[in-house]
Amino acid sequence: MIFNCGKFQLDLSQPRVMGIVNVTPDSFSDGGKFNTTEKAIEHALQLVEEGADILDIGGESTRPGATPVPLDEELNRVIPVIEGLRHVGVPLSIDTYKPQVMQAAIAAGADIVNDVCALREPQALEIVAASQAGVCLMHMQGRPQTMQANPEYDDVVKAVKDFLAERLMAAEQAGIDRSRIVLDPGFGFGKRTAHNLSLLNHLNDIQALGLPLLIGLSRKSVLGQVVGLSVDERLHASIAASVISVMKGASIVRVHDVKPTVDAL
Ligand code: 7PM
Repeated sequence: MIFNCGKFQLDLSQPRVMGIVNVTPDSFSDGGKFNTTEKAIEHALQLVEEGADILDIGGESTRPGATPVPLDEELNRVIPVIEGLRHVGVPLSIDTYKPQVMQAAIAAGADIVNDVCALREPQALEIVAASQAGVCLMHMQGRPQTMQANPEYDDVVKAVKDFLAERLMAAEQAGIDRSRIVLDPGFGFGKRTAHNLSLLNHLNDIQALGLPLLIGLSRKSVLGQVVGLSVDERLHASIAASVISVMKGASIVRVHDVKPTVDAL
């Protein structure tokens, strides 16, 4: 299958690795923008050297439980990084649910919109439809601030599949061709450990929707539950999770640790 995304046509007959680029000021910085931009670009270049096929650039507005980042601040973080990376040779993904950030990021050179809200914000469908960008439609139950409080499902696999089918239909009706869309069950987004494991075991049910799957399990708490380790000790579980995901049909894995993932795949 081919994933049409912006300037690229990504061949998904082999698994692809999406490297995570967080654009967040570190606690030592004075809040100066230059340092944050430079560090993110440097990290991104390192990930490309390690074999990343896609870079996912985020200003941290979508992290579960994270304090929301104001629009202006998110733009100030991600746009200079996209501008600095637009000629690196791999597709750039913008991790945001905010339509204004999508629009500015696409104008700055982003090829993919990675939206944990699956284009449900007003104008999001229209902005992506008016571009050539690819899009990742992800499932999330609830909203980032509260979604892990008490996630409940009758049948988590059916709920995720039905939601993604509905968002796929909305995207196509807005004029986004299927060849521009990938789907993501949204591990950890309003899901308990049992829900996450059930989704991983039944990934083929989601795959039956007929579109490529993107999976993000890197360092997530479900892996911590399985191996009983803290977030900085989850490298090996994360690599295993990427390999399992691909063996179960995933086309793209979204990871922090690119080199070991590429080697393992
Ligand atoms: C804390 C918990 C911090 C979780 C950050 C996270 C996904 C995503 C994220 C995913 C897609 C992380 C997550 N996860 N986008 N953004 N799929 N498409 O591990 O699973 O970075 S945020």
